[in-house]
Amino acid sequence: MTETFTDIAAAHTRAASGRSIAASTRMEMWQGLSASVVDRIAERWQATHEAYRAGRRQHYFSAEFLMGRALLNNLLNLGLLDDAEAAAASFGVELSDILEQEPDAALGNGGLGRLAACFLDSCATQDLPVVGYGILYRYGLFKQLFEAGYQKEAPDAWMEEGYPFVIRHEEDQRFVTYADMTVRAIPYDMPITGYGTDNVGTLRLWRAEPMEEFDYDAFNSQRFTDAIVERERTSDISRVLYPNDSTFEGKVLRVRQQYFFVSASLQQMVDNHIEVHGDVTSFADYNCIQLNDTHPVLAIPELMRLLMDEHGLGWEDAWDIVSETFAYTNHTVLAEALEQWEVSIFDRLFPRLTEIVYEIDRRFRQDMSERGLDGARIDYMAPVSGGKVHMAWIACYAAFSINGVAALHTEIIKRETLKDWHDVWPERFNNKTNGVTPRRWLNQCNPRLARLLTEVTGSDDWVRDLDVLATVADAADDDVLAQLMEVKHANKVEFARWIKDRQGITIDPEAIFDVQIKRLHEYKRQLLNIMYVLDLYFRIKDDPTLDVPKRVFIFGAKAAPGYVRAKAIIKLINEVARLVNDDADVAGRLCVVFVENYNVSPAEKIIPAADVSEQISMAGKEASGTSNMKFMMNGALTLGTLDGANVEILDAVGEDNAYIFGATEDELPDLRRTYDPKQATEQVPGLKRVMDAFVDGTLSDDGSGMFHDLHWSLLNSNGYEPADVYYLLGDFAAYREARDRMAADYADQKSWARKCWNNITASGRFSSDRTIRDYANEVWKIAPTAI
Ligand code: GFP
Repeated sequence: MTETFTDIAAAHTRAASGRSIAASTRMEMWQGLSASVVDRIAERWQATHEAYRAGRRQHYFSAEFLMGRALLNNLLNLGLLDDAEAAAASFGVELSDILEQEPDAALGNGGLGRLAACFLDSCATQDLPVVGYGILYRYGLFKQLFEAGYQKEAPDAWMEEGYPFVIRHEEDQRFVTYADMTVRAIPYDMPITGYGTDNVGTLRLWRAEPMEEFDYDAFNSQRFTDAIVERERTSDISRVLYPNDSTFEGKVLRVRQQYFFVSASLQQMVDNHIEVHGDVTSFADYNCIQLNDTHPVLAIPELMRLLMDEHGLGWEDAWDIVSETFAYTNHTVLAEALEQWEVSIFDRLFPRLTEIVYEIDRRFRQDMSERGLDGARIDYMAPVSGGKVHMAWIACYAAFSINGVAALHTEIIKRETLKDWHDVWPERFNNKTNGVTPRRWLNQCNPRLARLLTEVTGSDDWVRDLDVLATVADAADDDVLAQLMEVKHANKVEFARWIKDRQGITIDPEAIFDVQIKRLHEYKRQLLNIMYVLDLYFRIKDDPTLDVPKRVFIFGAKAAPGYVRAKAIIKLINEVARLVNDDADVAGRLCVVFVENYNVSPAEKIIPAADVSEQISMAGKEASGTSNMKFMMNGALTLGTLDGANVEILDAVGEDNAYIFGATEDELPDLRRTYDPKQATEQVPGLKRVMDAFVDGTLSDDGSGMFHDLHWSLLNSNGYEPADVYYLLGDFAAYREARDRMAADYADQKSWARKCWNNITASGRFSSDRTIRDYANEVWKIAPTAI
């Protein structure tokens, strides 16, 4: 008799709880179901490893993988949803209750980490031989709490209760050696299932462990703390994502982390290669490494070291391999992403790598001077200058491919950020506009819309090929549009229930749900958004008869723990929420919701319910953006600037189906020359009153002065930066006009529905399947390999 999924799930649940099913907790049931999924795919996973072993492979190196929850995603990919529902029913619980137990694997910060996760999904779905490599952080991105409107951070112990989706492979451990210590790197593999394929991809996450559990002698002589010092020092390496690097010690830890995972991954790759192909000389024929931003750039000198010191190659041969192996993705034009580390950190951690980096530097300088570059320019571009190692410059020098993540962003890096490299090697530069996986971001998070799309297109082919939706762009009759609005409404009702349960806020599903969810950063301009809300609030207070549609303004954002001004903006949004939500005069008309502890799984609830997608960064600053794509796929209309991928979204949907406002990237330099924020404050309707509210006691920062600082920074230069660096006051009037117009347009539900449909059906090019195909064909040169 063959065992059913329910039998297997019951067995795993009992194994997890050590009790009967009736006495098992829902968390244990989640463990049981998850283990059953792994059980189901084990054979195929191994078959996939074997199928990929001998051919050309791609390796994706990233400090972040923002995976979110795994169980539902896997159930849908594997066609096991009905089985899981049956299993849950036999346990006497709802599957949804079990699914809600799962912690988010938040091993990332924002767009960059989520992109990596979408990419793995697309690689698996398209049978591409790609492995992701990163760190198994014990604590993911911090848990955000609001206390009196302030962000507080708490550790996110996401796998403390056990996590069946990572499998420890002790047998595949490597040693990573620093000048002051050697540690064990233990790989934990996460299966990456695809939709409609048997292939199972892999994300390999390394965890740092001590060579010895603890110092037995020290413990025996009652020096208990001494006994575990080494152990804790080792555990620090994979303890948290982005440890605070405001001190030297913090920087050392970051660099240690970076070296840790690239060294372990490279050792394993080189060993595998030799095992299959005999020696290292053909390494670059079979291996390509994509560096996701500068965090893994140490892989370049480390591969040099391995090839020379461990495998006997000379510099030239090693460099030939290295320069055919690496490709580099730049994700931002902000200086903060171009990592530089003091040479002294390298000296302290790995003197041999310092030597190699200096030799790379020497050869680079020579090469450039032979090409006729002047001294100042060479010095600027050099891998080592001013006592610092410039990670991005090493990447640009060694990589055969350098790409930006949206058309506009790639143009900007060619023209400005990486101009000098583009002058020397224009052929290395290419664009790969980001994408998002339609499995998680449509099929999984929005089952109602998924059903409608399957019905209208006649099959679920769109889940694997989102371009299929374009074939029904004109097929929406009144009936389909009515169904679309019903879907949206049902999603809004569901979100309203969710937020009520979670944060006790009551919102009206009849209102326009207007959403901005992303990392908190000044350039993303959450502050501009809340300033509009304040302005609208004052307008209604002035004239209660004002005819404005009901609105719910939804925010979700974490601020980096050390980013003081971002935290002030969070406090400000929470204070505006209090002001607006507590005021009977606007009750039922305006509401502000700040979703606490925003993460992947809240996004899955918010996006399907959104009507408006706020993409309002100052033009030229958002490299791409990816939430804009998720919203579009789910039938929300973009209210945005001509920035990042918004430009391409506009191109895909046309002007009638998006609301674009504000200064463009090429207009800004001229505008700035004459820009006077003080004058804007006086002249732009509504602005003065909003600005005053920061400082006149309307909003309280509890005497901390943080709102004064925000106010001050909008009006005054600090000597380094101009006043209002991100041009909020400059764009305010245009934003207000576009947002008002959009809200007014909402009243015509039929025409609104058509715009939503046009967005959904035009979203094909924003599937990460398209992005990954482009990388695979143009950069990685790998082919699908089905098992
Ligand atoms: C960064 C950039 C975004 C871009 C992603 C992925 O994300 O514009 O879409 O990387 O390339 F800023 P965040 O860290 O800002 O979320």
